[in-house]
Amino acid sequence: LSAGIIGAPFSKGQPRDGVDRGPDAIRAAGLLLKLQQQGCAVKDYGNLEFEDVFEDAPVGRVKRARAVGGANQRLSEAVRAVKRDGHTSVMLGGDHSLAIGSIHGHAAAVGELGVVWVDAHADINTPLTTPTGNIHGQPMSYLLRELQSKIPVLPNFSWIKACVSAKDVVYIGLRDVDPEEHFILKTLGVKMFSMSQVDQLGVAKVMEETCDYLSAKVKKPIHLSYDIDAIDPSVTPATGTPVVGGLTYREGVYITEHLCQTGLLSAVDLVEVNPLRGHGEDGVTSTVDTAVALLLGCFGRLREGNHSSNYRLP
Ligand code: DIR
Ligand code: MN
Ligand code: MN
Ligand code: MN
Repeated sequence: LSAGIIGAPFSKGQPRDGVDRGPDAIRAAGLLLKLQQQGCAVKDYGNLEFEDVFEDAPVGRVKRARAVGGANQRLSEAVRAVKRDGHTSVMLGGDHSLAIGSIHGHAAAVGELGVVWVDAHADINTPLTTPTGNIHGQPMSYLLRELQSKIPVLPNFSWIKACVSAKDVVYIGLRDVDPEEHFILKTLGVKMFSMSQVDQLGVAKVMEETCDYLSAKVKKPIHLSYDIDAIDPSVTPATGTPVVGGLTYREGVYITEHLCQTGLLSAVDLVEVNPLRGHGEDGVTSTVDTAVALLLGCFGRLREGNHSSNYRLP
């Protein structure tokens, strides 16, 4: 198991300052050392640098399309390079618009993917349905083949190739879905486990069904796109759009443990950690530490404990 880490300090898919500080906050909490201590080889690709865009007027409802398109093109190339080097890609966001480049680059490197989208939100608004204009609420719409006839031309978006099929996506943790998004999810028949289904089935059954669903025909590499706001804001308040009634810490970690054990996890996004939100130091620490725990779970950390295969009792 080896992790290739890309920092993506980018915030222009949404309006709040601070989410661009996510990658450094997660690194400062010791992610790399902790991964190494649990036996995972780590290569840090550093933080991406994004070009400033001076003229970025709204296009229809969509805000800052040029900046978001350009940043994601760079990210796509970076993820492709990490996959070419043979690592599991870890993209530290940054806001969730970055899933466009991360998933695009992952698919360009390995082909068809299964996508597990863990989030309070569906992030599937199109440029025409978006109530806010924020692209972090839209990334799925650019990636799904089935929606491309509904996507107008946007500046710096022409490089994007829709690369995911609706049948290869599973949502977990939904509890704040716009009516237009709900229509899209139902019309395309996208598999989803809202918080209601997590309550009804329990997280273990949700994960069993998620993996059975994604691997029913062929076992495809899995892309996990984890929005920290999927977790309850009592645990992870330092995020831009907190929604009450989320996953517990334990449910959140279980998702990563289960996906790791499939052996199919090929890329992970950890996004929307905003160290400038969260009502003070404790809220930020709790949020960042949870993000680290989720990533450690993705790379084999078990709550029962771990030991290396060559360990001998002294
Ligand atoms: C809303 C909020 N559905 C939108 N989305 C958020 O802006 O499209 N996504 N907060 O993370
Ligand atoms: Mn999101
Ligand atoms: Mn969200
Ligand atoms: Mn499974």
